[in-house]
Amino acid sequence: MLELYHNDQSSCSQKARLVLAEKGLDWESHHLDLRAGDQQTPEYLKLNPKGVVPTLVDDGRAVRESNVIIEYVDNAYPGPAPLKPADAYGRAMVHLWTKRLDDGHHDIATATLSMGIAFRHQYLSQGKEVADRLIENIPDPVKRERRRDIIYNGTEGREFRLAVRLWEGLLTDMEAELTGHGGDWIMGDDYTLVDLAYTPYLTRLDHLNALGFIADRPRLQAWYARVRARPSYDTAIGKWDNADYVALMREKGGEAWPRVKQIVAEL
Ligand SMILES: N[C@@H](CCC(=O)N[C@@H](CS)C(=O)NCC(=O)O)C(=O)O
Repeated sequence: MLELYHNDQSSCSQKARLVLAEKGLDWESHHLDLRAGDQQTPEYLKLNPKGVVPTLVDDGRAVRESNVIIEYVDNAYPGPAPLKPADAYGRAMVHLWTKRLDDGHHDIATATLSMGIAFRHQYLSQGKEVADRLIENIPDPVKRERRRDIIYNGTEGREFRLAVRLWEGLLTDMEAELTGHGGDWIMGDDYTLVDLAYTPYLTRLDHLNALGFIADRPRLQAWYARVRARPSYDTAIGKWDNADYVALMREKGGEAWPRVKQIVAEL
């Protein structure tokens, strides 16, 4: 039996749900409220010592890290279609793309943009004592200090400009890749784990009212329309959207866009 510990609006959880949807697998849901600290309980930390979602449990064995999870599911459940190229070079390229998310795009670019613009308000509205407790309970000290800074300083936070720079660099590279080979998907003609892994990140820009980032990137716009048109998108993302989170992201994202645009112009 497959069980997924996840959160409705978390991008890494969206990624895990996408692979399960693409493979047509049934799974049992364990939904964690990240603003209530469900990910920081001693019980969950045994499954995932970093105190993050998602965690997949397959017949009692836990698999952590969203990029590991999508690869695991693709290897363990090959039907209806493989989500990796058959050749070694193609597989290495899949790794390079997903590695980029782990090398900073998730923790710095995405978390900083989302937290600095929108999610910080969910912490602050609970009062300083609760916000500080959620911060202090983050197991990774680097992540903890990053979170403290962005919650209290928002778009003026230490890494906010860096986050915008990383987004710009990534989107430039994605547009160049799609333009270079002319295929519909990031790896060329086939939908792969790379498209799947990057879908939640474009969705996050969308929710944050920040699709202005791709206004001059037509290939990326078309790619984003294609991934949204797949049935897996609604099953794994749309159906799980948390209306309160999405409303907050849209509102605060709209307010922050002029500042983001200004940073892009200054890069
Ligand atoms: N590298 C991890 C990152 C997971 C991660 O950062 N998850 C976020 C949600 S997208 C989380 O659980 N955050 C917990 C918190 O904010 O305390 C992965 O890819 O699974």
